[in-house]
Amino acid sequence: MNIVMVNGQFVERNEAKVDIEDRGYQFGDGIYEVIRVYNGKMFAASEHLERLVECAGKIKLTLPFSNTDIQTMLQTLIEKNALTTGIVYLQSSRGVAVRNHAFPTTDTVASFIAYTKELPRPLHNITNGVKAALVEDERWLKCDIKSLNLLGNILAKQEAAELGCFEAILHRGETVTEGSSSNISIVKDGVVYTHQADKYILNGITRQQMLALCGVHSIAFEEKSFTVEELLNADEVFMTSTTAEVTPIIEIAGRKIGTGAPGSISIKLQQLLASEIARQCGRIYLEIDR
Ligand code: DCS
Repeated sequence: MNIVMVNGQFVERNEAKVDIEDRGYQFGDGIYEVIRVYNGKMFAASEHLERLVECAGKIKLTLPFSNTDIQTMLQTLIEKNALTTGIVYLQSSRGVAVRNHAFPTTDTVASFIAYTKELPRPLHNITNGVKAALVEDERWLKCDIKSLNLLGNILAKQEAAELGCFEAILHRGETVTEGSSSNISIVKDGVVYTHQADKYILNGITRQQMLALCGVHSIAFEEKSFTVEELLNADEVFMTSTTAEVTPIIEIAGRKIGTGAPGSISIKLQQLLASEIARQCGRIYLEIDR
């Protein structure tokens, strides 16, 4: 069964239609979220939906539904598709209107769609780590908005993919910002460093969960940017995202990081995050199979 949600209606995917003048389609004028589903339950749903509301405010978009209604619709969608492990994707655009850069009239209602996708936890990557490329961050200066405009991210990810790498680590000059679809952290002398939440990065929900876990479990951390040189000389590097959880980065631009294997703090954080997921969504594998 493949049921999607379009403007509050549940329809078969092949019956879902988007107008050619939807502003999401024409301009990328909208925002989105990706929420993880474990055991048929959403992880950190309220945090994701709060960020959606914040981003809507930043682009002056009026969401057509309340967060309570969105959460109920998403859970219904998960159940209709019998999803156990995967994601729910949702996006809202500024609606359908005659193409014109300026906002449409206030009676234009924002479009809102959601669908689910099966996606196993990336246990192989979590266990073994991945390679990353270094790519100049040439995106705009509102990276805190989870915008549908992902061209900068796409071009960076493609550059990494062509180099056989899983992720592109972005840097503005000397300063590392984030990944093309993840946040980047380093560990040096037992301290976790990750870029402060400002206009240069998306304040990832997984990043926030990870930092909260550091706080509770006495792992030292600082929300402070670091340089490309500090990145390459770190003891450990890892990426965080909804889909990747805590994935170690063991090689960057052809250079080994630390011992070239996932580090102990990265592993500790994977286990702590898995416990938090289990607390909210029920049992998942706590121990990563090594
Ligand atoms: N930075 C960027 C640019 C991202 O696209 C993402 C997530 C993150 C950081 C991490 O944020 P979360 O921890 O909230 O996921 N990108 C989503 C995406 O496009 N697919 O999966 C996650």
